[in-house]
Amino acid sequence: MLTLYHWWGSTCSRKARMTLHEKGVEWESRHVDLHEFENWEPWYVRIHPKGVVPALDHDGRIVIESNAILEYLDDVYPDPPLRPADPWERAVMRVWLDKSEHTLHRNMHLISHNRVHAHRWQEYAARHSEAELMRKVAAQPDLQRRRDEIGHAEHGIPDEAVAFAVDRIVDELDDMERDLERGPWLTGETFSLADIAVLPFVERFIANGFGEHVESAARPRLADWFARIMARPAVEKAYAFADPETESC
Ligand SMILES: N[C@@H](CCC(=O)N[C@@H](CS)C(=O)NCC(=O)O)C(=O)O
Repeated sequence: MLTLYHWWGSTCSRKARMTLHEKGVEWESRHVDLHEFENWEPWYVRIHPKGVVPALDHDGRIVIESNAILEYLDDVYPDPPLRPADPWERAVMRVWLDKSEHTLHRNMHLISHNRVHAHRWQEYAARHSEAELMRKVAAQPDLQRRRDEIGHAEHGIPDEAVAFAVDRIVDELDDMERDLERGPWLTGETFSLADIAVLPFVERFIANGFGEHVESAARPRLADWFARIMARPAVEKAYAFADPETESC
């Protein structure tokens, strides 16, 4: 039995959903409402000690960290394989998994904060109270995020930091354009976890108004990659998962 704890709009949850759909396995959805900070509730922190989504429950054993979930699913359900057989290509794939977490996710989070997260926090404060919001933020289990997010809530993110985060992502888009010289996918001929791991951040970058960097005039191979990957049935399905409350996605 597979249960995915996830949130409809989360980039890391999309990585896990895409992989599950590529594998064609049955899984149960447990939607965790990030807007209500359900991810910081004690019941969820018992599942994921850092209070973030996604988390995968496989027959009672929990796998956390989206990249670990992706590789775990490929180990348990090897067909179709989502890691290249060639060791060098597999190493390239792992570099992209690392960039997905440490460069793309990290910088996309900074870019989205003022535009998205700050608004959802304000909405929460309006529904409850500012004090209740800060009580929640101060009690979140991940020490690093707690420190960063208290700072973000108090001061926002300076424009220079956001501009640098944009530069860091654009720099990675250049690396994608370069790697796509070798073949249709990031590691070469094989569609892999590398493509799955970076897509949500490229898509989110476009959704935040930076689409010009992914247009064919700027990066033709990347533009073609983006159109092809978004048309994959598993990717369409992962993106079609709607907010159960509002039925929108
Ligand atoms: N390194 C973790 C990061 C997970 C993460 O940051 N998830 C975000 C959503 S993409 C989250 O749960 N945020 C909680 C929040 O915004 O309160 C992974 O890859 O699974």
